[in-house]
Amino acid sequence: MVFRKLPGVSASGMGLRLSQKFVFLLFLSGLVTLCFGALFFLPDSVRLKRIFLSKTESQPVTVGSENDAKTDKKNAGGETLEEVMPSRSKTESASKDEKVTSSSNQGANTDTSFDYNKFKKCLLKPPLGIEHGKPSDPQTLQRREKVKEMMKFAWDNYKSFAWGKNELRPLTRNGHIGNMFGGLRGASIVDSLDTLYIMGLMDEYNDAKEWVETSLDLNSNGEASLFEVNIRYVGGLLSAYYLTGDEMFKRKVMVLGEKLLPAFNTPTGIPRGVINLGSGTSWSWGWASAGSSILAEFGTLHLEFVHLSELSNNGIYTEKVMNIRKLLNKIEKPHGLYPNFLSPVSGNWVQHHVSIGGLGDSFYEYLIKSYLMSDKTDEEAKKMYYSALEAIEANLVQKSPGGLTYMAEWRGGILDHKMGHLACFSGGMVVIGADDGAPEKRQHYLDLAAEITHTCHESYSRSATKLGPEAFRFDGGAEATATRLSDRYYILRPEVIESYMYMWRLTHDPKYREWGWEAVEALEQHCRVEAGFSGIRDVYAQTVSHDNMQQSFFLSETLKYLYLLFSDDDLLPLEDWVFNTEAHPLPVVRKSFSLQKQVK
Ligand code: DMJ
Repeated sequence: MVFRKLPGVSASGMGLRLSQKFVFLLFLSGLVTLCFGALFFLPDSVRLKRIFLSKTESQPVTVGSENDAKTDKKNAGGETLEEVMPSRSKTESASKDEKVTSSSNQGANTDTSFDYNKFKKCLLKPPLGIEHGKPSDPQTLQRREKVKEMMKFAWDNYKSFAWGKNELRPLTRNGHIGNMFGGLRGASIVDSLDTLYIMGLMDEYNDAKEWVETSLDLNSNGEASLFEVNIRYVGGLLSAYYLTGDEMFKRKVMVLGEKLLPAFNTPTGIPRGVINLGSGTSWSWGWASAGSSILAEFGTLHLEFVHLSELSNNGIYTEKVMNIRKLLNKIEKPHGLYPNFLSPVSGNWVQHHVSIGGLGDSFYEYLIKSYLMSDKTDEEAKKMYYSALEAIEANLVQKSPGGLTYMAEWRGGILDHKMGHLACFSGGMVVIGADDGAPEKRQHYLDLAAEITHTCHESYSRSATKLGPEAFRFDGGAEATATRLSDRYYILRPEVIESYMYMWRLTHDPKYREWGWEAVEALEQHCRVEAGFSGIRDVYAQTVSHDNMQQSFFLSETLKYLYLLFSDDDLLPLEDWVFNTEAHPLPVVRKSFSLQKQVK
């Protein structure tokens, strides 16, 4: 190489310049290499990474756990996962992320890019199993048929006497509207859609669907319970959409979801319990102390709201529930426990009452289910759940003199030795979380779940009707028995049967099916009346008195859990589906499919 001498520059000076340039260039190229290298360590959601790296590098194809991805290469549709992964262009991904991050500045529902077919192919198994979960053994099949007949009976009577109203009054043969749903109608229809569908009651399902399409009026202007509308209507419509792919359900649920958002306009973002669906004004329940919000209400929105974000590709719903989560995670907790009342203004606890039954229950349920529904990525929910369970075990779980394990209530440090029927869901909750806790605790959780479920079964078998009371006590002599007149009623609640279903799925101990069948017989004998099913006023009375109400959760939960109990496990497999607190199945959000940022 020939170097021409530059005027005024000595040979040695030129050599120096050249070597400086060389060092500078070397430094520059090192810097560029470092920058590209660093891209590999950035989270997937960082846009630069997607601009510079190919799609497959930035979004590895994994469905379920690592093992699933390795061993379960074929999915529900028989195609390889690589074939069915949704393909998104780089620019598409980038613009969607912009929507997620700027979600608060726009209308709630702006994007309809959710691809149902691709979602369905990301399920590990067909939702309805190979043969709709038909059990091979004839006795179980017969029992399942009986439950289906009960559903048809409940539905037919609702249809004949209360069509379009919220619930059936089976004795007076008319409809009940109530004041929980803000003027929305047809609660029993929306709550029944998925039950009818999984049972294969297709004429009934089609009637229900047609009613939702033509008559479910979302422009109501009444006072609604945010919690009840969310678990029954939002949950019911979401499940109907995910199971059937009918876009009408998605359209409806997005409109409804948006109407719930103003309830979060409080100083802390903790929603108030009641909302006017027309004006968006919200307030607290009059009976809740000092204008507080209820743990089981604002803590039972997470599953549905994450799915509203999934379907709309708008992160605002997830933001709202993550804000609740953040506050609950940060706030000081007495003995690690979560009291039932919190001020939406100050963000402080209002009273120190703790319960796994009413007012607290489904908050705990939604922690473990949020973790499971996030494809086990939501580590924060996992941590909060297991710490809460530890605190519950340390402070609330008791053993009676007669050897029954129960969950007492806690009032500022004083135990009330009472367990509500509602708290009986906890057998199911503990068993679905048994596998993901510390490995050395797995057996302990299985035992705890079995003991609680056993206690709840005792509360049924110790009554004359073989149905369980609303609350039972352990401090008045007879254990697992209601001592107060006002606790003796049974309103067709599902929680005990819900625990039987989960215990059956996870242990296959036949006693849970036997206990479920005892409940079917008791329901038939004491709750079935000429025009539907009714709750009863006293489970200890030989001659029952009916309360004249066929609750919508009887169709949504009680009968669905019984049907699943007598079905094979491949009907709504737990690897793919998480049930909301009203028993509406919602799919696990696969890391590889979601357009939303993964929960960290
Ligand atoms: C249902 O609406 C839900 O399960 C809720 O979480 C609690 N109570 C009823 C059924 O008992």
